[in-house]
Amino acid sequence: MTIFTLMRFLPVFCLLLNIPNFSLADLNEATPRPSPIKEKASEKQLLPAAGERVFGIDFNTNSLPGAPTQSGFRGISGLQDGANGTSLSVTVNGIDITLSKTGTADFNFRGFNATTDSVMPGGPTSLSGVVADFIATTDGPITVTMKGLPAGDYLFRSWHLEPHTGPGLGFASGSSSTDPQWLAIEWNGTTQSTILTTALGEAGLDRTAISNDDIPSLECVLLVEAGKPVKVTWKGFLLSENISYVLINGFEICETNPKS
Ligand SMILES: [Ca+2]
Repeated sequence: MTIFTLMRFLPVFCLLLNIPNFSLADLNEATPRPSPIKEKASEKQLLPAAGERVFGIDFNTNSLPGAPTQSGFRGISGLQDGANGTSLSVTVNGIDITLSKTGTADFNFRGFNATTDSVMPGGPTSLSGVVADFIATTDGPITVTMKGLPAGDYLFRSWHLEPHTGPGLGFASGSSSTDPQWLAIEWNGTTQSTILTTALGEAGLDRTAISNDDIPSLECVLLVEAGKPVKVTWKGFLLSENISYVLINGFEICETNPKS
């Protein structure tokens, strides 16, 4: 078995053995991660610096009062528990972006302006508009397909914070009330990064003033070939259940620095 085959099937082995999953950074370091905070830090050490943003997507609930769209991002809006379909498309800066899911349930949108026990976080974060709301599913992965990116290396980053302030974790917990759920991103058939999701409430961060480091994020480098679409898939899983919740506040594609 090659190291690449091992890396591809490692999450499945971990699930079968009921042990925590490992990231690429953990594999490289050959040490288990003691906490998602350390894991996140170690992953960032392997990534290039972000250069200019090619585009950013901010998922919004469209309930009143109006949804906050992060400055410099394109908003994609939908209804809480509404008929949002299973495919959403937008074109930004000449890049065709399509969100799709294999589960039959419609996309769901949640956030502070549609739920009385959710808030828009404040404090020293530059991402309040992004993490105020999110797109979600309860029945499986979400895939984004991007067409039109010029060939090169890009930094992909997505954010996963539930703005819920109630006693549970909301979508950050799957079907449990308080156990945080793992999220992973896959590209090119391989798990690139994993993270534990959390919420603003007591079972999570337990505060509404946050910094960017408080926001669970997934990052990886995408190697884009000319004329070929790029697909990234978010998968959620709990170690003890065969269920997949996914919540995504937004994501961005940045050039790497130096640009390749
Ligand atoms: Ca937003």
